[in-house]
Amino acid sequence: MRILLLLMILMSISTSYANTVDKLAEMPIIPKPFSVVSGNGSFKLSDKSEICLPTYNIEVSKIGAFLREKLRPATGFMLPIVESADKNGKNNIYLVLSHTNSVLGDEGYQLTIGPSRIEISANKPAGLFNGVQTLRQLFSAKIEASTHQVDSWVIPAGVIRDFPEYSYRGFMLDVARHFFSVSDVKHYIDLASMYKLNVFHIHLSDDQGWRIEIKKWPELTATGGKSQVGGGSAGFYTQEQYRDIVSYAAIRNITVIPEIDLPGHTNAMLASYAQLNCDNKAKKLYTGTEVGFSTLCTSKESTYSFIEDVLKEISAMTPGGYFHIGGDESHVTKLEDYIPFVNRMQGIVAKLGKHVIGWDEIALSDLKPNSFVQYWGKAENAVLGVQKGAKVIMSPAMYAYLDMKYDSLTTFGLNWAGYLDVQKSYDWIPESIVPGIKRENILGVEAPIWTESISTMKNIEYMAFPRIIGIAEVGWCSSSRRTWSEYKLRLAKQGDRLKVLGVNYYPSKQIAW
Ligand code: TNX
Repeated sequence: MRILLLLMILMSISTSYANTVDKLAEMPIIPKPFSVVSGNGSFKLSDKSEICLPTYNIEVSKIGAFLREKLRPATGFMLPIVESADKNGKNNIYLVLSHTNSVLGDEGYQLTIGPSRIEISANKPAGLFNGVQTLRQLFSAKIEASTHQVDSWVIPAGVIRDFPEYSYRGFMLDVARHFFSVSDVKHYIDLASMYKLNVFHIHLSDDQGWRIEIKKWPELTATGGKSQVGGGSAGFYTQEQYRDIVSYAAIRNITVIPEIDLPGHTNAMLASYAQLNCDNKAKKLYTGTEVGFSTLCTSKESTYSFIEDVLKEISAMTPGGYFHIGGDESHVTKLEDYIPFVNRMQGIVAKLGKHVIGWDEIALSDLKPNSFVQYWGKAENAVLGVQKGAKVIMSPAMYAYLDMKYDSLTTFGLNWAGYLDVQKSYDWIPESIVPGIKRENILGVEAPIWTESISTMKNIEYMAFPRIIGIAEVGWCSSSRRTWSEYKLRLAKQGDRLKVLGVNYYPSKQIAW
């Protein structure tokens, strides 16, 4: 009789647990993992849990520290990081480099959740990081709180195997039209990394402002750093701050790609140094929003050595393998000047040991092998790039530009590429939108946000979220495994998480938040 009673109590405890935790395969993870198999039981994080690094290396230890810091505020647990396999430990989280699973590639991971342990294994630290980001999404939304929360911190057992479709999953921030502080930039990087985006393209120069300290040419920031759209106090990053952003991103598996937009979009440079102008007269600083009116003087040899100095200093601070040279909307550069200019830029960047990325117009030049074309506006340029042997980064403005208004009621943003609602920004297939650009021609996807009309991080959040989450999934999950009707249910569940994080997301009516 007593045994029966005990059994009944035990059963009621276990079913109440089962009620509070979904099956692993039902968890609304974004981006959608490659495979999820539910197991039996659940894992409970406690103040006795440890983060164990049996295959210690410095990068793995940074990931362990990242995980600990993300779990700490809400749980109140200061999980010890143990640089070995703690065999006796229970309810520990193991981060294991294994180098044995070729399917997982450089960024994939296996996340195994059992009742008494969690193991994330991967070939590379990047995979462990991605596994950690998935793990965060398995806890209740409260895990993202910055203050202590009451919760059981239980997650369902099972196995997730996951790896990305595209190796390049980017997001771009225009810090030139409006300047954003280092802490704003870090905040945006941190949010984007939750959805496994892995490239941060930072648009550092434009007509309205120059944002990166160049030691050899200090007027670029002393003059060009002072303006932005609408006037007001602008700014720039010191080299130290830029390096800080690069390493902050690196811990989050994000490569920084700097862009210096050339030869157009250069008014801030032309205002800083008179010699960059063909008539040797410095331009006035510009605070409007027109595009396409400026050009460097391409016929002067000194222009090229100046640019080389600039690209050299930035490259030296940038460990990633790419340099973005812009190249868009150079409407006042004659084509016969534009083509040799872009050709020479490719030579300079190659000498600095980087690959060139440029907006789709650079396809008009003689593309070097390993130059990349970023499709934004003209499909025929992108196709030309492919014909010349380049791979393409897909940022079609009508699907991926986060500065496009959601609809006619959005109070900032632009609409030259049309309105971009949440469904439209998700429901496109990179490999089938441009005839002539196939899967094998595509390096990946990128979601840019231009800031002519956006001046605060809260408004960046409003435009980016939730669309950036969808584009992250477009890059991660092959098109055959995703549908809008299923995605929108998972996205609805991200709402609580975004709320807890304090993200000012757009509460689109297309989503049942
Ligand atoms: C086009 S996209 C531009 C930018 C603008 C943007 C606004 C591209 C390569 N050039 O200069 O900021 O549209 O949406």
